[in-house]
Parts: sequence; C-alpha cells; structure tokens
Amino acid sequence: QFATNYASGRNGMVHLFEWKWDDIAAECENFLGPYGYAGVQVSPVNENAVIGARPWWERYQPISYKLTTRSGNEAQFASMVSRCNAVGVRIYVDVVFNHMSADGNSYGTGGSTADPSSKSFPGVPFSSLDFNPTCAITNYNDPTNVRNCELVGLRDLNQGNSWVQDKIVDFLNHLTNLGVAGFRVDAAKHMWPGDLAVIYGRLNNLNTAHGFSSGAKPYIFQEVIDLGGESISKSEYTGMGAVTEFRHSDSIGKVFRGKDQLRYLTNWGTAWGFAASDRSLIFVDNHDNQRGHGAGGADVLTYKVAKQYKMASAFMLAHPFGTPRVMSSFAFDDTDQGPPTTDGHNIASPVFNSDLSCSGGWVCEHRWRQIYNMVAFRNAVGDDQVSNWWDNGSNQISFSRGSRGFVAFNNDNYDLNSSLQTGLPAGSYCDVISGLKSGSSCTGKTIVVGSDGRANINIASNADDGVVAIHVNAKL
Ligand code: QV4
Ligand code: CA
Repeated sequence: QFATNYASGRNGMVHLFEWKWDDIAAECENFLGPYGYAGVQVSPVNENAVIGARPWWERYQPISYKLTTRSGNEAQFASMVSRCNAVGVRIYVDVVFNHMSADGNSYGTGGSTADPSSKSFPGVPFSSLDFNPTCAITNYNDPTNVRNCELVGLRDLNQGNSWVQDKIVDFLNHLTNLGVAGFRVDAAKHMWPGDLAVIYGRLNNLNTAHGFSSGAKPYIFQEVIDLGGESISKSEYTGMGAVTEFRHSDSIGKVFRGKDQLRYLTNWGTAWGFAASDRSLIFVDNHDNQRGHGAGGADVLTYKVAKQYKMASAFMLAHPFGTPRVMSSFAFDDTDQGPPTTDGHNIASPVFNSDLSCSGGWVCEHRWRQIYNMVAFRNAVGDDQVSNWWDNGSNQISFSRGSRGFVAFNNDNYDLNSSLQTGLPAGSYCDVISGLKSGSSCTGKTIVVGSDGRANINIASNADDGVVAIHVNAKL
C-alpha cells in the first residue's frame, strides 16, 4: 500500500485544504490535469460537528460516516472523483477514525445528532461500548496513554473492537468504491499498529471502473509525527504504508531559513533521518504546522515567507526523494479561522485571476508559477537521478536530474555568477521559475547551454526567487 496509484507520467499531489467538491472537480479539469498534477488530498469527507465560529478544525470532529460536509454532499463528492479521475488526477481522502467529536459538539453537518458526553453517536451508530475509557493524553512517552486516551478531549474509539473495525472498513471501502486512490490516515500515531493492520488488510482493491489496474490497493499515508524524542516511532508504521515525514518539513524549513547550509543537501534523504523514499510523504508545510498546530515550529516555512517558501518547494519538487505534497492554503491571521465563506457558514469558491493566481481569500500556492512549473519539471525528469552536484561551499548549489533537468539555488547574501555543468543537451532553455515557455520564446530568463553542457548561471542575492530551473520540455 505504498504505491501512489498515480497515472503514468504524473507526479506531485496538492492538498486543496477546505475546498468544495465542485470547485475541486473544476480545478482538476481546468488546471491540475493540464498542468501535470497527479493527485489531490481533500479535507475530511464525513459528517463533522458544527462548531461556533466555524473553525477549520471542526472537520476533525466526526459525528458520522455520512458523506456530507461544508465541502459538499455524497453526490458532489462522487462526481468530483469521477471528473478528476477522467483527467488523470487521483483523489486521496483525509480519513479521521481515531476518534469522534468532543464534549459539547453534538450537531453534525449532515443533520445527525450525537451526545459525546455519553459517547453516543447514533449516526454510525457507536455507543459507549465502542470507545476507550475516558482519560487524557498527557504523556507522549507512554504509548498506551497516547493510543488509548483522548487527544484534546476527542472521544477515543477502540479500533480493537470488531464493530468499530467493521464501521471503519465499510466507510473506507465505500470511498474506494466511489473511485478514490488512497487515504491520509489522521492521527495514526494514536492508534495501535496491530489494529491498523487488521483494518488495512480488509480494504478493497481500487475500483477498476475508474481506470485503476486490477489488484491495485489504496495508497496509505499515515499521520505519524515523529521528530524523535518520543516513545512511538514512525518505523512501527512504515511496514504498512507511508508516513507523513515531518522531519522533511522541519529540515527544509531550517535550510531555507538559513539555519543550515544548502551544501549539506547533497545527501538529502534517509541520511537526514527521513523514512525510506517510498515510505515518505513529504511537504514544506501542512495544514497544522503552517499555523502552529501539531508539530508546529518557528522554522516551518509557509506562503507568508514567499521567497524562501518557493525555494524550498522548488528543491522538494526537483529532488527525487519522497512523494511530495504541495500545500494550498486559504489566507489566515487567526490560527482557528476557517476558510473564506459567503455568509459565515457556506464556503466561498476561489476566484481566479488572469495570471492564474487566486483571490477571494484563497492563496493557491499550487497555482504559483514557481510551484506548478516545478511539478512539470518533476514530470519531465522522470526517474533520472541526481547528477552533476555542485556547491560553492556554502549556500549556492546546483544539480541535474540526469540529462533531463537542471536547477540552481542561491541562498547566500552575495550573487551567484558561475559557469555550471547542467548535464543537458546544447541549446537555449526557458527558466521555468522566472517565466513560461511560449512558442519558441520565454517570458523569463533564457539560459544557454553550450556543447559541453555548461551554462552561465546568474542568480542575484536579491533576486525575486533565488532559484533557476530548466528541463527538456522547456527547450526553446
Ligand atoms: C479543548 C481543550 C482540551 C479539552 C477539550 C474538552 O483544549 O484540553 O480536553 O476542549 O472538550 C480543537 C481545539 C481544542 C479542543 C478540541 C476539542 O483546538 O482546543 O480541546 O478541539 O473540542 C485539529 C486541531 C485541533 C482541534 C482538533 C479537533 O489541530 O486543535 O482541537 O482538530 O477539532 C498531535 C497529534 C496529531 C494531530 C496534532 C494536531 O499527534 O495527530 O496534534 N494532528 C491531526 C490533524 C489535526 C487534528 C487532529 C489530528 C485531530 O492533522 O488537524 O486536530 O483529528 O500532534
Ligand atoms: Ca486512540
């Protein structure tokens, strides 16, 4: 359950955080498909508790497994999955089954009611027999406390209970039947690996009517925050699926904030303490740590630090390590604030500008040229490995992906101005960071590769982006 199930020639998924299903369907057709994205992680699909000012995190408080949320209903969800699959873009659902809602949060987005104080969730149904005894998570060095007690008061399901297993398996298999390609398993660290193995073992193969090969299994990436120093390790989970590699987020943030040198990126991968490449779902930031939730930290880069964010994202997408996920945010100041709405409740659709960017409260990092063009770079270089590594001994680096792509970064406070080996065939190439190839011209910098494969690379220390990238599909 490590294979991503991406359509061939595509790579890179985007988390369209809090988007509505109809908007995602249109985005697959209008943007993600044409620009080469391989998949979308969607916000939780199942009914959640309606909470006061409609914080984003209400979606992590399940009331039932009915598929009605602020993003849309089951018919809209099913239609989105079909429309995205039809254009080669796979859907991955954020599934929340460690727990149900916390005390006081008893009315659901699908009209179901619950009584969390007595652990009664008739919409499933679950009763108090299906939950662990009430206790609070207080000690991350005690696996039993972490897995059998309540995360911030969220009623903790017992995944060892066969009725609970049945309901979870039914929920996941229903989604698979609708055509999804895999799951992000929320709060996996808070569930016993043995219980998860039983649940995963009962999952149906992907639905061949949606273009999946027969026998394909859902891609599973488990949310296990392991930065070291706790008793639960990601290695307890990597035998069953991938894990969200938070060390990648932490390390890449430190590097591009200048707290670590770019030259050290030469051995980027497991040498940095990351899980194996095919077990690592990697990202610069996620919906929690961009706002200080979960393993938040001051070093996490977000859209608010745009230059460094674009450089880190370009590096993540240029480097072969891991399965990258691009974050697509709504703008926020308050860390509890929910997505843009039309009336305080209904989610507003993004507004698209002529330069492809978004407005209406949506950031749409996935529509930033420097990011979507690096998804195209990743698709262009395929499996070619890192070669022609160069660094200046501090924060200027470059490397090629075989003879198909070349990228250079300058995070020093002086200019990069060097003749570098690109590994590419001779010719003129469009730098896809500063511009777009349009016919035989480039709207940004043109980089000329000589017959010896070398090119003069200039990146001023005060450049907008601090990175240049060329690849075989951007040859002029
Ligand atoms: C409050 C008090 C508690 C009290 C409780 C009693 O703080 O002390 O026990 O009331 O009723 C929200 C509020 C939180 C509130 C809780 C219950 O922020 O203050 O507790 O609801 O009503 C998201 C948010 C949480 C949010 C939760 C549920 O981040 O703030 O809690 O949704 O709405 C660890 C885990 C990791 C987790 C990470 C955040 O190991 O698994 O913390 N990450 C995932 C998701 C994340 C989500 C959850 C797990 C829970 O990525 O988005 O939490 O599903 O690192
Ligand atoms: Ca638990």
